[in-house]
Amino acid sequence: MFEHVEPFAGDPILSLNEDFQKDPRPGKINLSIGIYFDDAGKIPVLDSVRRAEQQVVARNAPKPYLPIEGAANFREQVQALLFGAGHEALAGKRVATIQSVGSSGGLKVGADFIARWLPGSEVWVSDPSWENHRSMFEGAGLAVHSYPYYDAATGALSFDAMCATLHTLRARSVVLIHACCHNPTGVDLTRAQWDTLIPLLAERDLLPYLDLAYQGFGDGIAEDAYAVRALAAARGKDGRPMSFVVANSFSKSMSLYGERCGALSVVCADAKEAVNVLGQLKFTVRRNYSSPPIHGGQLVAAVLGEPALRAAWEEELAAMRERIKAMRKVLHATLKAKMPARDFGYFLSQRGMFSYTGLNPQQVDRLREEFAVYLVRSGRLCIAGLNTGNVEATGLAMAAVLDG
Ligand code: KET
Repeated sequence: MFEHVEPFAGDPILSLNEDFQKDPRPGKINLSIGIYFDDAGKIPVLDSVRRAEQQVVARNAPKPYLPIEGAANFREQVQALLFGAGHEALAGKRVATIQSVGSSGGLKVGADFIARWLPGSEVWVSDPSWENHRSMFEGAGLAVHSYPYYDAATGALSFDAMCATLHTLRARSVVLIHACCHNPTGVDLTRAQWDTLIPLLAERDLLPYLDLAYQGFGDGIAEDAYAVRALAAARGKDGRPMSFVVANSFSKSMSLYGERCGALSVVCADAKEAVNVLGQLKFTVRRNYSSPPIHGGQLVAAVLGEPALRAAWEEELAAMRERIKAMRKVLHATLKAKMPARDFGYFLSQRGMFSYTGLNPQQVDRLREEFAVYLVRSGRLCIAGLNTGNVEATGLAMAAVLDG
């Protein structure tokens, strides 16, 4: 029956993380997976989340099936977090939001929805992008292409080339864009660039699909939602409110990776459309995993909804963001001291958890084999895995590899 089944080629990120766990070398450094580690090298349990969990556990509540679309209090809080409380799109009930199994689950439900209701639409992802984007949309039966994004020569955004390509796309193509903290490059659009891009998307009748996995890791919670709010305020080609999709995650911002907690929101032109879209998202979910799990969503709802927990969380998120920025500075200084002729300014200008180092796969392999420093083979380095105990060793190992 299964003789013909081929071996799994492995995942460029998760398989590497498994290899790291198996590596017996004591000084090993994990800069591969997109996880925030604290200065002691541990995945933090945020104090705000711990307090929320105590409340949730103390309720001793029964565990029914959640509705297909997830818990109402969670969905409401997510909408306010993304759009800002009282946003016209929310008041007008034109946003269909479901609680999803991580934002990965949301991205895939959205992909299935598009495959069913915009059949034949092509999906365009940035070059490069999170590797799983292509897999998920292709897995939904959609054709995936890439638009220019990162200019390796300058380390900056190829904004003109990006816009030029988007100009040529067929109407109703899906354009997947990282809302902030681009993975893997750390290179984001400026506000002015979003303000140029959005009318282009509208005029060409394209469907923006935002991935917001790192809200709060760039400049702040509201700041990192700029693209969401600007799109929600925009008008489409027909003069009606613009339609778009956004998947967001609490894996990183609340350090809730294994709780698999995210959401998918589809912003529609009016409330009637949103009712139908929500219904079809539910149909997709029901056929896949029926309904989401309870626990993580209730932690998120409590943290976002209770003012004291919310304030504590915002402080903890800011501290994570600032620690990453501090590590960027130390790594930059270490490398600059070793190789003064080389420009490492990208470590300072790139935002979020990742930096794109420009190391080639052979150099990444050397880092792993000789120095037990793990990066993704694309040259992506997770700054959030650096700490005061390993950042210097990382810089020295990188310098050795760059030296040939
Ligand atoms: N989008 C992006 C851009 C992203 O980097 C991740 C995870 C996700 C979505 C998925 O998040 P979640 O809500 O946990 O389903 N990225 C890291 C882990 C992974 O590959 O799964 C990473 O890039 O290392």
